[in-house]
Amino acid sequence: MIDADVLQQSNEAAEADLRADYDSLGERLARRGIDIAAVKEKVAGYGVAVPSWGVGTGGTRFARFPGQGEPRHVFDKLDDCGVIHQLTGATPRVSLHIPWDDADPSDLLAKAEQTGLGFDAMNSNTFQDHESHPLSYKYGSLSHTDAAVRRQAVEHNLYVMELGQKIGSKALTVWLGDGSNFPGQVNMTRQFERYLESTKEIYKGLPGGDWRLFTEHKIFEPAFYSTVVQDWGTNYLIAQELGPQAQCLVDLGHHAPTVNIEMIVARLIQFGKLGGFHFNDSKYGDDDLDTGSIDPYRLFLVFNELVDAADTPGFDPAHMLDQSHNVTDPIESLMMSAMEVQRAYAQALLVDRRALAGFQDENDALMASDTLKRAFRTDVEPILAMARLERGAAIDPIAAYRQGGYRARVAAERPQSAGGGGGIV
Ligand code: LRH
Ligand code: MN
Ligand code: MN
Repeated sequence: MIDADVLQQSNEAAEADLRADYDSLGERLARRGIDIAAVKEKVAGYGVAVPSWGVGTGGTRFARFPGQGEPRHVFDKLDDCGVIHQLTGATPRVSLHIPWDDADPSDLLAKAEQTGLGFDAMNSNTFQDHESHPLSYKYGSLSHTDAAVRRQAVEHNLYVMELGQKIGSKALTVWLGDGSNFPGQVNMTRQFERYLESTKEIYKGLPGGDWRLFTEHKIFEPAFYSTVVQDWGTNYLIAQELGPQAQCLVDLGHHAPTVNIEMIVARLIQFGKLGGFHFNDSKYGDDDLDTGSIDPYRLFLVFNELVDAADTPGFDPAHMLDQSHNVTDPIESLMMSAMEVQRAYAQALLVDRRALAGFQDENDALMASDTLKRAFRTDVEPILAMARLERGAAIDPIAAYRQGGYRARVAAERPQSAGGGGGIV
């Protein structure tokens, strides 16, 4: 963790300016009929989960350049996640990936308690071979032509849910690399039938009525010609086939560059099938860039849909980050992203929804668009920073983190990990 004195000094240096900025913003929002304290309350209550795999350095097919003090195992990862939450106050939960984070559930719970964290959705991994799995996933997993491979993949998912149940998780996210690289390589219909059959087995194994199964679509990669769960339409079909506890997970980077993601979000909300998000940003494909780093307006438009639907009964999507960091300190990137997600939420809370509905009814496209822009243009940083200060987090998390020397400290304990070529995970 960051030393309490360092955090306090960092906050003291910035507090007077923050209070002045907050008061000034409060006055300006009051003129628009908005109570700044009410917005701050909602922002303070907001949390986004951190992906355990995000605290390590990622990599590409070409190379991985490890950073200093990379986590050695899930317990180091939880330490790093604890720092992110300490400084931002916005990331109370961690999403684990199995087998990468496999460990004794009581040890996981003890570490979670020590770091002040809980667990969000569990992720299963049948997109790479496991040491303890005799059969290979080279040609697929849940949709494999061989029933024995499918069974092995189903069993893995059942195991992940069992582990999740022991550590207080309430959801399983399934993302697959299954697909094909060449036209004709697979019968796309038969492959999807096999996928559904396997996924129904997983659905039957959900530990309780309060558990949800999230299926995650992705347009391509690692399969480059076809992917079994390639888009939200297929994802919706799966959720419909499986039943009410199955919902769709939207990873923002898993769409073609021009796709209207906020509209996908609206459609899934309308039909009760929005399970959750993997927030990140992208310019070309599954870039896994920091959230809001390329198109913050799109992130805001997604949150505009979420705020619009907030009063829908039973509406409770999971909010998680999913990023890969190659040139930044992962802790800094994840803190930035958590704050960007909060910012988009705060801006969406500022939308004058009554005015917007009026402009929509009157077909006043210009004013409708400007109503959204007006909220988006508002610098809500004082609201976010005040929410952080009031909960004992950092006014400026990046500055406090750099002053705290955490990375150098863990680098002294954690051996330098190997770099080298290839392999994203
Ligand atoms: C696939 C994905 C999925 C995986 C994670 C490591 O691209 O987005 O969520 O579990 O990356
Ligand atoms: Mn994802
Ligand atoms: Mn991805």
